[in-house]
Amino acid sequence: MKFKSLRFSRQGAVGVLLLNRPAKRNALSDAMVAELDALFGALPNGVKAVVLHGAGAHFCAGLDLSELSERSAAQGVAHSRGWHRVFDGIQFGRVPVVAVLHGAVVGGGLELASCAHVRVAEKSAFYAFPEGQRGIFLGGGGSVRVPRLIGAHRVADMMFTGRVLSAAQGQAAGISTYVVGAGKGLARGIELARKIATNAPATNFALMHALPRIAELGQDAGLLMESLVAGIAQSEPVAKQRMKDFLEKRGAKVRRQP
Ligand code: 1HE
Repeated sequence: MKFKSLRFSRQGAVGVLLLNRPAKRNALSDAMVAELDALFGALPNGVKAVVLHGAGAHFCAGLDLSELSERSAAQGVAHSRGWHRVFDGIQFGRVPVVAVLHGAVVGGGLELASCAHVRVAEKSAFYAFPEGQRGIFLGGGGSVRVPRLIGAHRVADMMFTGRVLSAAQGQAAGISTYVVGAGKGLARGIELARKIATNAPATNFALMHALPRIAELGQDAGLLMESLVAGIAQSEPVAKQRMKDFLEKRGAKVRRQP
């Protein structure tokens, strides 16, 4: 697939997606959001996980402010709903996404990162919602997804005060689940994506589509939904084979990681 602001390549079952507009700090123009939509809507068949990263010194500077024209309220709503549709297509798409974050992960860039299923931050990563200072509000799902990662109180603090979180603070708050050294993010992201790509398809489907919904349910409905998903996953031939492999000493044991 050929894009202007993205570059997509394959490493076997892992697709590597680069936000490739470094001169504008990978700011999300309408055209770039349309390209994300096109890519996630037509991922090549053999791709089982995607790594998303950014070219240049920053992951993403958020909304392309040069396109913030004089929109009416209704046009503003429509623009935001357009981002919602595309970002939902990433979060609830066909394959898990590992985001590799470095430099600025701000505004719409953090909203995009929050659609991923695993986040790896390099030490240079920093997080902010400059919307608070620019007199606007979140529009790319940030008020829904980011509070689920770090709590509404931290999102409010970032927007009220312009607070910028470091990679370490972001990790402690819950944005990333890995922090790695400078230049190490992509390799770690690809390593994680390779592991994810070897999971049983029903497990990855359940983690992407069922888990976040179960987590929003009350206990009673949540437990029932969990049982339904568990029953489906364990009935798949691949699950039966993997359990048999373990019992017959062919499966990997769980080991403490270094
Ligand atoms: C941009 C953008 C952008 C850079 N839209 N053009 N997001 C923000 O408010 C963040 C605004 N950006 C910044 O704070 C900084 O640019 C960065 C911290 C990301 C990077 O700093 P730096 O020193 O590396 O780069 P720079 O010199 O500020 O920018 C380089 C160029 O990128 C420059 O253009 P040039 O033509 O003068 O070279 C910048 O104008 C351009 N650029 N960021 C457009 N965001 C659905 S709602 C979502 C709402 C939001 O996301 S609001 C938050 C927007």
